[in-house]
Formats: sequence, structure tokens, C-alpha cells
Amino acid sequence: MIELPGEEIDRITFYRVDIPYREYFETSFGREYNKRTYIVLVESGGETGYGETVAGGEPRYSYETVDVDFLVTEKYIIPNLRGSTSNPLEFLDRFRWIKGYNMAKAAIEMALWDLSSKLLSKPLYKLIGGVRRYADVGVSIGLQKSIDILLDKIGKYLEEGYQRIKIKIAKNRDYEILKRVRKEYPDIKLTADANGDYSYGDIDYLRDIDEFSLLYFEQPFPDWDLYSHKKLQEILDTPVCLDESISNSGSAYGAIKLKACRVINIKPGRVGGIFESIKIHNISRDHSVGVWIGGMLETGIGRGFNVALATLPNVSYPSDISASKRYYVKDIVTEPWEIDSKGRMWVREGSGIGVEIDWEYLEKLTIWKKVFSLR
Ligand code: OSB
Ligand code: MG
Repeated sequence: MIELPGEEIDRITFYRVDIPYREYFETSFGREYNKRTYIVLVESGGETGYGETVAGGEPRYSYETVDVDFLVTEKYIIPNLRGSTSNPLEFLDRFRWIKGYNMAKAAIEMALWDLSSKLLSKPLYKLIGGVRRYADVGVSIGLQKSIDILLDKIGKYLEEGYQRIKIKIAKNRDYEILKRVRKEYPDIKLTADANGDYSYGDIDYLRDIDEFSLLYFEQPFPDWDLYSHKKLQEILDTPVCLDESISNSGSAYGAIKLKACRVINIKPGRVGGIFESIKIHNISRDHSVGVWIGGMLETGIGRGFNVALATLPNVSYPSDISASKRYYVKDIVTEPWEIDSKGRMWVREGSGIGVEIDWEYLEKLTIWKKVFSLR
């Protein structure tokens, strides 16, 4: 087990920010023009850990939203945080009684992991048992205005080095697009993500998706519908990958045992943080289920955690981790994340996630700031 320091928490600060995306991001559940989040700072033992929430502006991907998550944090987490230490495992124990709100919990839990590794003067990826100094990365491309625009973007991202292309699909915006992409790019690692847009009655229609030799087909049905995923997996050669359906290690175990998927997308925010992500990683490894690290268009802070997780040994597919400039005109960290020509993103060797905040830019983006002194 990982030995973690445990100094009392002095202070926790939240910066509510809106950060413009370079271009909007569209999925089957809607379009987003900017990143709406709050940045978390936890101070203890003379160090500061950083985190952010991946809850969205509206309850589309999940029931969680940035505003409701802050409300839950302020009303149920902050008052019970006094006397707690910076050990993320203690935090998880203390707030197990709060049902759901994984993204609200993860924002703080992750800041505590950054803080703990800073107190130990270690990079986070080493603390959690990473075996590589880089993440293999792919790019997730939203629904586009036309197939030609999509093909152009794919070409550009491949040129930049991304190892696999994921495209968003939706009901009635699927086969025609996939056919053209495969015709143009017969050999690339290609995946499709429906974000739960199909339903049980579409299973027979989806049978033909095998034609496109996808690396996997991500979340065709709604999060609660494991039965349809299992039924589809029975008739497909293409592995089914679950994203929204996997809310913690228990649901990962269940989905694997039910044979509802052969691949799992681990998003630390969705599952409640780093510790739960590692548990899902280990359960998947024990059942020969491949995993990769998903993304929520995070800022440079959230990206630091995703890169660290992607260095774990059973991360066997390229992750949804792209360069800062793919999402933002300007990231909120001083050194934007980049990829090399082989589609790898290298970890930072500094302690924690190894990023520093561009404070001036953060202040400029701040809608409100709240400081809670805990002692
Ligand atoms: O389903 O993986 C998803 C972004 C927002 C909400 C859901 C998803 C996504 C992505 C983006 O695909 C991946 C990334 O951060 O690059
Ligand atoms: Mg997804």
C-alpha cells in the first residue's frame, strides 16, 4: 500500500472560472463553447495541491454540474473537513456517506494527491506506481458540420502525431460518417463514441458497426443500460467500451463479470478520483480488460492527473489526452501540455502533477473566489 503523509489541512480555496475553448465541442448530448469549472487549492504543511472539477455547465454528460457540485461541496464537505489531514484516503473514508457527486469529491481528492506527492517531493506518477514516463495519446473529435471538415481535422491530428482518432457519433449521424472516414483512412486506429444515444431497439441496426474495424465502440447506450451493452457485445466482434456506465470500482467489476464490455474508459472525475481509478485499473487488469484514460476537456491541471494515470501498466490503449492548444487558445498553466511526433505526452518530473498556475490569467478568468480557513 502507498504510504501517505498526513498533515492537517490549513485552507481550501475555490476559483470559479469560464475558459473559452478554441472551438466548440459537440457530442450527442449537446454543444459546449467554454470550460465551466472551478479550480481547487488545498494548503497543508507549507505546500499547495491543485485540482479541478470535471462537472459540466449543464447536466448532460452527468447529473453533476459545476454549480450544484460547489453547493454540495460547501454544504456537506467543507463543514466536515475540519481536523482532516491531507491524506486522500482519509478524505475518501470521511465522505463515503455522501451518495454520488463523484466529480465534487474527485476535485478535492485529486488536489490532495497533488499535495501529498508534493509533501513527499515526488512526481505523482511515481507515487501511484506508473511504469512509463509518458502517456500514449489519441484525440477525441466532436460532431462536425460536414464530413469533409471532419476528414480535414483527422488529417491534421494524424500529422501532429496522435496515435488514434475517436469520433463522436449519434443516432442518424453514424454509418455514413464512419464509411467515409474508413475509406479515407483505412489503417488508422479508429474508435467511435455515441455517449449513450442509442437504445435497446437499435441493437440489430448496430450489428454492422463491425465493418469499420473500430478499436472499440464507446458507450452506445445510456449509463444505466448494462443489459443492452451486454446484448450488443454478444453479437459484435468489436469490443464495447464503457464510459458513463462505470461510476466506481463496483460497477466496473459488475460490468466485467456481466460481459457488458471488453474495454473501460477511466475518467478520474467520473469515478471519484485517483484512488478509485487505480482500483478500476487493477480490477480490469485482473480480468484482462483493457483500459485507457478518458478526458473531459480538462485544463492543464486535470490533464496532469490524467497523464500520471496513463503511465499505469494496464493502460493498454491510447488515452483521450490532447495538447493544451487542441482545447484552449491559452491554458491556465504556465507550461502548456504538448505531444511529441510519436503521439506521446511526457510526464513532468517535478513533484505532484508538476504544473504551475498562470495566476494572472486565472485571476482574469475568475467569476468568483471562495476561501475556507480550516484552523
Ligand atoms: O464521452 O469521452 C467523452 C468530453 C466531454 C464529455 C464526454 C466526453 C468527452 C470527450 C473529450 O470525448 C475527450 C478529451 O478530453 O479530449
Ligand atoms: Mg465517452
